[in-house]
Formats: sequence, structure tokens, C-alpha cells
Amino acid sequence: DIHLTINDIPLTVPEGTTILEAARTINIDIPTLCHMKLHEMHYNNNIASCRVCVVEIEGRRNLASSCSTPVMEGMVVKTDSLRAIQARRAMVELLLSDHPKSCLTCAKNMDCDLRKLAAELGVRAISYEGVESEFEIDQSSSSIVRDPNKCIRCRRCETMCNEVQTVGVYSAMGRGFETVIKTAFDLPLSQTACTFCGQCLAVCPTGALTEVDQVDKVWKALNDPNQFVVVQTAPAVRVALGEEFGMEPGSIVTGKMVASLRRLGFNRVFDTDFAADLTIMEEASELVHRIQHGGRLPLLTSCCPAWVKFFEHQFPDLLDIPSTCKSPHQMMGSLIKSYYAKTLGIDPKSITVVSVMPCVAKKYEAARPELAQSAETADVDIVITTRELARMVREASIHFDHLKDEEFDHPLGESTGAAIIFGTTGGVLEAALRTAYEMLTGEALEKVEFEALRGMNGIKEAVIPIAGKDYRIAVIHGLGNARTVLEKIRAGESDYDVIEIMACPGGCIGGGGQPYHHGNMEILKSRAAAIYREDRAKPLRKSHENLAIVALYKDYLGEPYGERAHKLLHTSYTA
Ligand code: HC1
Ligand code: SF4
Repeated sequence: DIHLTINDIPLTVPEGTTILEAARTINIDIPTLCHMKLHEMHYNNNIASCRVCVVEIEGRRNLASSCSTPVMEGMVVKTDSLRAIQARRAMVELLLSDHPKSCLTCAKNMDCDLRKLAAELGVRAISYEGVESEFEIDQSSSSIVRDPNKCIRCRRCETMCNEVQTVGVYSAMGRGFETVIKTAFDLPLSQTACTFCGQCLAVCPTGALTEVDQVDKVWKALNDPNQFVVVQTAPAVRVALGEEFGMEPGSIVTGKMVASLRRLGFNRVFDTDFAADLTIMEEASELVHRIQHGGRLPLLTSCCPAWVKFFEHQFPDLLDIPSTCKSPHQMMGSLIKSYYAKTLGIDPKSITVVSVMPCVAKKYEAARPELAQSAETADVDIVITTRELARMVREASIHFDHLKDEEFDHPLGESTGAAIIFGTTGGVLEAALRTAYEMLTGEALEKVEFEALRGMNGIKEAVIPIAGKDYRIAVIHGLGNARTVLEKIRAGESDYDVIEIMACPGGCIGGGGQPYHHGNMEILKSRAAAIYREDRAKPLRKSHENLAIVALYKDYLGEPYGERAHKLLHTSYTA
């Protein structure tokens, strides 16, 4: 152990701790811009480039970056000396000298770390005359907007994309203050292997990376008297939306969310959870079919669009192993534009389907042409993120936390506990097992929790005996972890039967469209805990017990994994 003092407070910390980490143990939060470290998720952006975290160390002439300097025996550190504060202020001024002064209208605005830091440090004027760079804004994709003019070269996006996701879209070109973060050959994002997972924008401290804003498109549909506007909400939205209105992470706001959507003027408020139950019916049937007919294993889940794009780009030789199930919100879109349009007697072209998702890749997914039933109308017309919904609620001056709980509309608003857990890593497979077990054994599953599939480990494994056979299961989140396992499958070195893969660390609760968690793992854990609370509180916890689903098969779809189900609920992949 190492003994030192920080601001005259004596403390003892393990060897190898940085000054930044040591200070946090005594509630001194030294500011940082580039630093990002999460042990469980293996994020580590430790390039000490922003120098905002500098501190004074007795006996040393130069200030030290606290994020990269390990503690030493007897060290005397001052984090709040005038010199340290002035140096930090100067660094922020320098960054601002080369930064657009458009804070008032910036999409990141209240969430921008640079703006917040300028305020906290009392930067009142910018004394450096910098030449502002003029890069083109990249609006080529349906998911992400890249404004390199707002980039402060912290390299967090690079770490997320290259190390955590192993997609490798970004790299730094040039040196020192001339550095710019570019895509390879400076290509627009739409022409790179970007999966649109949004993890880069989730950690970007400024407005350099933001989602494609579709709020006004929704307002337009809501104000069009010829459109019947239906909204659906993803499982993970209800456990995070409250944070946008100052509530504690892990608050469950399902009822208030539904109430706010009705206030906004949606004609029907449906639940993606209904479609998650439907996905389980299809995916569990597909799994059982493959098991009983000698089909190819492992089956890989297919509800995460960033993961789908990843395997299409990186593993084109394995396109026959992912499940053919569309993702739940796309299944819901298909049903609304077919079955439900018929029920209402409305032309599908006069129905606008809006999905509220924790994800920016869902915007790209909804625009994939093969997912539409006809060339004239998409199945899902508009996707907005959790953050965009929060903004609509604010724009409409709705006092969110005072809303009384309301219920989803019937029948596409009915769901079980199996559906809600889709929102966190491990949930899709746990839900699938609850149904597949009963399909394979014909017996009731008593204990519905599969604890081995829960938690934040990047790769979780379990062997689960069902009907006399052991099934090898893996649950993976983060695309880098997925690559590791996919390479084993490619090499014939893996014997899994079924694997769940989600692109974002934590699963959908950590999606790129969620309220910014600023790298705080505790927030993700609280959201996951809320998901499991919601599951426990549901009277039904197995997808096949959802009565609205049973009725849908009886009245319209026919058999699970049957002909009509195939036409509406399944898809195929292209390299
Ligand atoms: Fe997800 Fe899914 S769980 S992919 O994370 O399968 O986005 O929440 O809506 O479609 O249900 C996201 C979440 C979401 C789909 C479902
Ligand atoms: Fe990389 Fe994901 Fe960002 Fe695309 S969205 S650049 S894959 S981190």
C-alpha cells in the first residue's frame, strides 16, 4: 500500500492507483475530458492528451496529469492550488479557441463536458486567438452526425470503436494540436464498416458526434390529419427515461412514459415488449427446429442491428448461423402495417409507425429496404432515441414527473416479464430458455431465473440441461467480445448451441440513444436491476403465456415459424 496526502488529507491506496483514482476515494473529483476507464467493460482511454486533470506535486517542477501518474510513497499532492486551477483554465481556453461558439444551439448543449468544464472553471473570456478549423459535417448515415469542428481530440471515440468494438472506423491523423480524428481515407461514415452502434457518440464529451435528429419528423406526422400515428417503446427506454427528468437511475417510468406519449398526440401507444414476446415464440421455435432437424448450431440472436451489420461486414462466411428473426420493433412494424391496418381498415400508407429506442442503429435498421413489406411504405417509419423522446416531452411543456401512470393500448401493448428483460445483456436468451424449455420438455419450468446469464461480464457461459441434453450457452455484449467468439466458431473451435450477442456494453440499457451515463457503471447496473424488478412484478413471465400472442397466432399468423410468420417476421442477410 502507498501512503500520500492530497490537499493535506492523508490516505492509503493500493500500489498502481493513479492520483485521479486516489483523489476520488476522498471525494475530490478532478476534472477530466479524455480520461475514460471502466474495469468491467474494459474501456480504457488513458492518453492524457487533454491535460485538464493536472495537479501539483511537491518537489516537482512541472504539473502532472493525474489520470496517468501513479501514486508514490510520501507523495504530497495539491489538486486545488492556484497554479493547477489556472493551468486547467488555460487548457480549456485553448480548446475553446479552436471550437465553434455555437453552444446555445448545439445538440449536446446541456450534456457537453467541455461547456460544463468551462462553466465550472469560471472561464469568462478566451484569451487565445485561434483559427477555427472548417471541416465538412458528415451527415451521410441515417444514424450518426459527425461534426469534426467540435472534436477536441480526446480519442474516446477511437478507443470505443477500435478497442471495445474492434470495428476500427476512426484514427488520429497528424500530431499535437494539429491532430484530427478521421475515418479511413476520410470516407463518410455510411461508406465505412461502422455498425452504427453509437458507442462512440455515447462517450463523446462534445457535440462532435450526435444522433440524426428525427424529432421534427415525428411532430410533422403528429400534425398531419391524414396520418394515424402509432408509437412503440423498447424495453430499455422505461428504465432510463426518468434520468432525463432528474429521477434516480433505475427509476421505472413505464406508466408516465405511456401517459406522456398520449399527451404528445399518438393515436396508439404500443409496446415493443409485445413484439419481444413474439420474437421469443419465433426464435425458440427456430432453435427447437434446428435442434430437432440437425440444423446448424450455434444459433445467434439477431435483434441487435449493430451486431447484424457487424457480422454482415466481418463474418460474411457465417451468414447462415444467425437467427432469421427480425428484431422485435421491426416485427411490430410489420404487424402494424399488415394485421393491425386490416383490423382498423386503414391503408398502411396512412399509418406512421414511430419506434422509441435506446439505440441509434435502429434508425439505420428501419431504413434497410429489405425490411419493408412494400416499396411504398416502410414497416417502421421513424426511430427516435430515449433522449429525443425526452426532448419532445420538454418541447411540449409536459411536466413528466407529475404525470399519472397510464397503460399501453390493446392488444399490441400486452407483454410478459420475459419481454422486458430483452433490454439488458442476457435477457434475450433467458427469455428464450423460459419458452424453449417448455417446448422441448412439455413440462412447466418452475424457476424462471437463469442467474448464470445475468451480470456485466463481457462473455458469460453456462451449460443448461434440458430434456436429458446439455445445452451450451453464451451471452456476449460488446462487439470486440463477439469477434473473439465468432473467430472461434469460424475456426471450428466452439461448441456452443446458442449465443446472444448485443453490441453495446450492458445490452440495450447502455445503448447509444440512452441518457448519457458518462461512463458511470453504477448507472448501468441500476438500469439492469430495474429491468429485473419489472420482470418480477409481471403476473406472467413466459412469452408463450402472453394471451394476446396466443390470439394473434390463432387469428392471423397460424403456426409459430410457419408460412405467414416467415413472410412477416423473418429476414435474410447480405454480405
Ligand atoms: Fe433493444 Fe430489442 S431489446 S434490440 O436492446 O430486441 O434498441 O430495449 O427494442 O427491437 O424488444 C433496443 C431494447 C429493443 C428490439 C426489443
Ligand atoms: Fe465505431 Fe460504433 Fe461509432 Fe460506428 S457507431 S464509429 S462502429 S463506435
